[in-house]
Amino acid sequence: MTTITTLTKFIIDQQHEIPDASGDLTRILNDIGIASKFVHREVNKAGLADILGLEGTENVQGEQQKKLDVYANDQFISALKAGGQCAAIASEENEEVIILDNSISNKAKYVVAIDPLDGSSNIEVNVSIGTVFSIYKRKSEIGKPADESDLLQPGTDIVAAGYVIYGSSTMLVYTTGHGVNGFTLDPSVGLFILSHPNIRYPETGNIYSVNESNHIYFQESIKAYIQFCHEDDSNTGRPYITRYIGSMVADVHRNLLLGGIFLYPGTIKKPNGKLRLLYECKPMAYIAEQAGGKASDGSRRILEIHPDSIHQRSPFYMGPTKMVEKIEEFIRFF
Ligand code: P6P
Repeated sequence: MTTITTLTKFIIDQQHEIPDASGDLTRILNDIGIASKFVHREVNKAGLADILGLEGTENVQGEQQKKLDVYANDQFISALKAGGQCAAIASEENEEVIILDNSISNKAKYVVAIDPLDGSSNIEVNVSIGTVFSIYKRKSEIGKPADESDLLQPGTDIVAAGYVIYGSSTMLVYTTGHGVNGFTLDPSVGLFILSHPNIRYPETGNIYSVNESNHIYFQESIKAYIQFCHEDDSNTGRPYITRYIGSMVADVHRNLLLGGIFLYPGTIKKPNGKLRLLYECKPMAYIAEQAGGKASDGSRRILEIHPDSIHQRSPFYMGPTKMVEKIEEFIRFF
């Protein structure tokens, strides 16, 4: 019988490899894993909302059913608050940083940046969606309430980052700086099981993922790169295959496993693009680098960009190093 490694066992085993680990990070990662199981359950019956009288109606306790992204946000905030290992949260769903100001959370060493349900507009068409998270050590004084500055750190200070993809199966993929590992949820027993150990980008790839309906608004350099992807050159595997789901976690996950570049460029109308630096780009950039790839804003390493505000946007290119370096070449040249 093959040995089964659960997420909990894996996190604890990894903790033993980290010299000054106290187990707090272990607990916070488990808190995130628990919340994602509740989100998995609700996402998987989303299609039945009307039939089951779920979303937008009252449930048996007379509570108003929430939109799934609000539900997901509530689940992660509640789990992190109850776990007591997190002092503050920056969430895509909340304008301001959530300071967990209580006697237990004020003593916590970590803060979390999260997009609780990215791509939630795809739910009604049954397209994969995801949660994206990253964990930082707070800089403010332990014992006192955390503050926004604890979330405005460069990505090089990330302690752990990952995503959950709610697709044909639910997978949690994360790194603590010792490689990237993927765990598939077995809903029959409610356990995340190690299914994708040591995920690495292929050396290069032949998939490019971009919303080409923005083509007329792209800078010339991006138009030239897309043309490069279309050219017929069997030596470099071109023309590349275009794959774009419009759900970042799903696009990133596919390209991570198969080899491909994900692009969300800035445009003439929106020079900083759409994706948020803190809770979308930086966690994914940490995953990319830990998987042997690269992530940039076209010229700067994403992890070295110091955010000025929690919801600021950034152009975003992520994939095998050679593919990201190629688009950076086009951007430099034009
Ligand atoms: P567009 C989903 O709304 C999202 O934030 C990401 O998950 C996805 O990559 C992007 O927006 C898609 O945006 O403009 O291509 O529809």
